[in-house]
Amino acid sequence: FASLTGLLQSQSAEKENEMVKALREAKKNQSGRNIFDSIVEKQIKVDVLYEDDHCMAFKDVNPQAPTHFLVIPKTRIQMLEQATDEHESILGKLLLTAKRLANERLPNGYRVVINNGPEGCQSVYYLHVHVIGGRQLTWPPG
Ligand code: TR5
Repeated sequence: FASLTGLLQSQSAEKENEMVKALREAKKNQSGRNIFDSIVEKQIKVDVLYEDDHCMAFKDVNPQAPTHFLVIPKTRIQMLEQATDEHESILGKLLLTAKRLANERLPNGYRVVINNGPEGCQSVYYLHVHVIGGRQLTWPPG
């Protein structure tokens, strides 16, 4: 994981190729348990901002802005692509929780992101909503 994080931040072409390889590798292992399962099960301690029966929000370990936290469902969905009609309610809860926590912390605006698949730069195959803010963000994203 640490090496993937380093790769995600690096700029050179060679590093970019390594990054693409690592992201494809992450996708191959998507159906297995991963770090976010352990976080939901409290086997790994994180900085929790909010929790209820359906979802959990915690600070991102590698923040991309002064405020960067993740909102995840307590029931595993590997990626947005795999969400179905039965997940309609939890998808709504994730966004509303993201909005509520962001409202409390980021009065000047923020960005909500779901990375999906290798080209979307998804590295952890457990659905999560990123909330990023606390500085002026730019567009388009890289
Ligand atoms: O690239 P995607 O969209 O899949 O985002 C995964 C996010 O999970 C990244 O922003 C990582 O920094 C974040 N991440 C990864 C781990 C982790 C975490 N955030 C909080 N705590 C974490 N632990 C304990 N372990 C991680 N591997």
